[in-house]
Amino acid sequence: MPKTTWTLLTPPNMGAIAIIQLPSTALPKLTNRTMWEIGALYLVEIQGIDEAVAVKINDDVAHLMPHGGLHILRKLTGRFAEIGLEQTNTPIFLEAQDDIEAAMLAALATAQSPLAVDLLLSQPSKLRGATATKEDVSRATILNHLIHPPKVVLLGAPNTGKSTLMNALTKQDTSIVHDLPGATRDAVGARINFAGLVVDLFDLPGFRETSDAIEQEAILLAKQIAEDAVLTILIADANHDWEKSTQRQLKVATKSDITTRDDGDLCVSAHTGENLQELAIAIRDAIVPPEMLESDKPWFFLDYSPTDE
Ligand SMILES: Nc1nc2c(ncn2[C@@H]2O[C@H](COP(=O)(O)OP(=O)(O)OP(=O)(O)O)[C@@H](O)[C@H]2O)c(=O)[nH]1
Ligand SMILES: [Mg+2]
Repeated sequence: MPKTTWTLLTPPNMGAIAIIQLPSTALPKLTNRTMWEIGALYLVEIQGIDEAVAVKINDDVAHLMPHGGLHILRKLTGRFAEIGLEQTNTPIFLEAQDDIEAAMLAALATAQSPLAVDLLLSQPSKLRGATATKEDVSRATILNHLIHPPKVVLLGAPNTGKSTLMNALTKQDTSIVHDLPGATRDAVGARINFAGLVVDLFDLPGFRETSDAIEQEAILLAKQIAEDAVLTILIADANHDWEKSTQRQLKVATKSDITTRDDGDLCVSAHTGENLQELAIAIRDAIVPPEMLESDKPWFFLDYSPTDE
């Protein structure tokens, strides 16, 4: 590892313990201990900041584990700068056999979808010596949604049940529900696991003509989110037509406990829960088709390319 950098291995927010990777040579400069045996855990004092557990993993790399309070991390950042260490976001994976495995472990550490785990673990043997074809690149663009959650939007006329569906899917009161149209003013987002694929689902306000400047602004913002979405879930009940969208779409008819319609992909009821499981699977399959998850071909996850080496 470079002699002049440090990396925070835990998330950059409050936690019980933070884990910091840094060069072994930094340990005596930071702590009250001069003798460091490889592999031994020590309780050390970082003067004026905290007590921490520290381990010299090998001659290059050490881990320092102070309390994970933001105040302590801020103070440590200052101390690291004083001894000439700069923060980077490139952890070293000591357990990795080679660069491909290290890249896989880095992707695994950030992947949000449970479906990514087994697939990523099986990639190193497929990627060694492989060169990406055009088809590999387009498959990777889709599979990468397993690492970074894609945006999905609920789009439909006012009062069609978008917010009620959002709440049923998040299993909490994420969005305001009302029997008057126009209840949702701002896009409301939530991270949801749909049968193993994690997505950021947005409940959008119904796009309608309005003289209210704030609502106009909110609708503009919502249209922007709708444009970025990888999947648009068009929502309609028996009394409204489908919104027009040129994006990849799934047509979901709501309020199936009252009436159903047969011109959509699925009829659901947020009130009774009918077909909500099926909806989760349909969303997952529309974004990451099952045959792609089952494919034996290599996944050039994120920007990983063996030819870069
Ligand atoms: N029977 C029944 N009523 C529903 C269902 N889903 C929503 N509703 C009702 O439909 C009305 C509108 O629901 P909302 O979820 O606020 O609709 P929306 O599409 O978010 O409306 P806007 O925010 O105005 O665009 C409310 O009175 C809900 O209780 C359902 O599955 N079954
Ligand atoms: Mg709403």
